Amino acid sequence: MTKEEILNILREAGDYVSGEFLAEKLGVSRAAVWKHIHTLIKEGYAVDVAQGKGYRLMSVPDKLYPAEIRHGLQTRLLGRKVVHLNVTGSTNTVARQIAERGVEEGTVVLAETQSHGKGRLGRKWVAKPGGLAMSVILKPAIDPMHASSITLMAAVSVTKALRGAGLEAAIKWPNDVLVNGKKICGILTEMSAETDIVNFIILGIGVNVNNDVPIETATTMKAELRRDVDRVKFTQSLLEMLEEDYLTFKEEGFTPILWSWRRYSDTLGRQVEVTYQDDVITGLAQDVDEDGSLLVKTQDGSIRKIVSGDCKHLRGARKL
Ligand code: BT5
Repeated sequence: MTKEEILNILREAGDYVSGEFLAEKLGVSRAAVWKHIHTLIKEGYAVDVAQGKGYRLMSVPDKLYPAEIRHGLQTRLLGRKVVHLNVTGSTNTVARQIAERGVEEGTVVLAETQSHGKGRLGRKWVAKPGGLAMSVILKPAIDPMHASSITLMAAVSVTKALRGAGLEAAIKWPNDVLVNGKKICGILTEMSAETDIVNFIILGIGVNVNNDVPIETATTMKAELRRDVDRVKFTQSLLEMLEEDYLTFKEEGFTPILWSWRRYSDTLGRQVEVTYQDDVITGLAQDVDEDGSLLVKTQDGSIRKIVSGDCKHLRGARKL
């Protein structure tokens, strides 16, 4: 932690701090201080080293480093422990490995890029540099049957964080967040469970921030706001929203989350086409029920309950 402490002292000083002062304050040698400074420089921090004056932090790199995420983060549970990787296959896979070894709830895994980002049903999530690829380890005391509540909850938190950043985000059932009808975020919830208990849940969230996107139907925060977004600040605000919603979920259950979901939904009131395995259901998206299933009113007036699937908002449909 000494490296992080040095960084935070330099950050707060905003001026030169002598090696001697740092060494004394942290109870390490001046050589050790220099070693940490050297590592910081290697990580992309610009530190001015001046004879007789010491070290001054000039700029921080555009990376989702644990020290950056934790600095000023207003949470008690999520993000107290952060694992950062420059490149990995999938943050969900890394988070699962960590969780299997037994780790505290709220641990966060972040990657700058993913080579094998996962979507649902074996699909791919493309995560280029400049985006946000994050997995959060949660251990809710819920029935495995209710794990999809966590996906819906996360969609609410992402929507709130995006709205906080000035975007008119809305949720597409079950796991997408859209801005101007384009996908800006995808959520993939994976679980380790026994018959009636959840061991842990890996909540994977991909947000297009300043990155390039692979398809026409996708958008990014940068494209919508026409400026670069501070990824550290956005990640912190997302973790804060997630924690608020997760604590509500734990204390009061899914109902209050569901009300927020309905408020932020772009799906309800629309004509939709939902594909589930070989079944295609077309109709009016009427509501989402207590287990996160979509209720679709078909042409013959019957209500179909859809537990999971792919939902298409039909062109020309009018939101009620
Ligand atoms: C999802 O699946 O949308 C879930 C995506 C979850 C990604 C996060 S990133 C952190 C964590 N680690 C992982 O490995 N995954 C999670 P699905 O609903 O199946 O949508 C996948 C589809 O979204 C693809 O088939 C593409 O059409 C589209 N897509 C892929 N990359 C995209 C991107 N960057 N932006 C928008 N759409 C994308």
